[in-house]
Amino acid sequence: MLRIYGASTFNATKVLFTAEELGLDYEYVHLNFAAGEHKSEAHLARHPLGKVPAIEHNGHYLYESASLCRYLANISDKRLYSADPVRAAEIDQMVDLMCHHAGRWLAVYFYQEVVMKKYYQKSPDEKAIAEAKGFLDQQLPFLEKVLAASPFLCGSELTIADTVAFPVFQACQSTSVDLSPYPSIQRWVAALGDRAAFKRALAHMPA
Ligand SMILES: N[C@@H](CCC(=O)N[C@@H](CS)C(=O)NCC(=O)O)C(=O)O
Repeated sequence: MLRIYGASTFNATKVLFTAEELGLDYEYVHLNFAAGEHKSEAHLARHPLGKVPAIEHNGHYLYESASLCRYLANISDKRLYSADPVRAAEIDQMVDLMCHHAGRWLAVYFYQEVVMKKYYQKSPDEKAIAEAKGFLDQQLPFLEKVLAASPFLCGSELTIADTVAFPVFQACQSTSVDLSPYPSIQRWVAALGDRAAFKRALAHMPA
């Protein structure tokens, strides 16, 4: 039995998107942040920091979105991943690059321009945005080169690098992140957003 605990956030979307691409049978449990369900005793047993996403699989609780995506691929005959250590390491390095670099800076835009405004009625911290822009101006040209050479982040096949990376790009479509200098990233964003599995993942989540 696989249960995915989430909320309307891009980190939870990564796990749902991966589960949908893998065709896994799962139950989705949507936590109500406004009601504090993510800080309840029951959820703190699943995630020690009271965050989403988390999963429950055959009696085990696990958390951290990228680790969860890798786990789901591992229990699915390594589809979207690889049994070959070198190929797996190539996928892992792209997952980590997205989590610790490009994805991290994109998330700053989302937090400053969407979350601060919507939930805290505050205007964005321009210094934080400028810092994020400085890093993205160095990192997005690299991703543009990767995606100009192949349809997906790790070659000709969709992998967990794409399912981990894409939801944050999708969320940033409602921010001032400018992808116009990057036609191959734009092509990849459009193609992934069009996938039936991604649409099914989003359909779980209230806006
Ligand atoms: N690195 C974690 C981040 C998890 C995280 O920060 N989740 C946010 C939503 S995107 C959350 O649950 N926030 C509620 C809180 O911290 O109280 C992951 O990728 O799973």
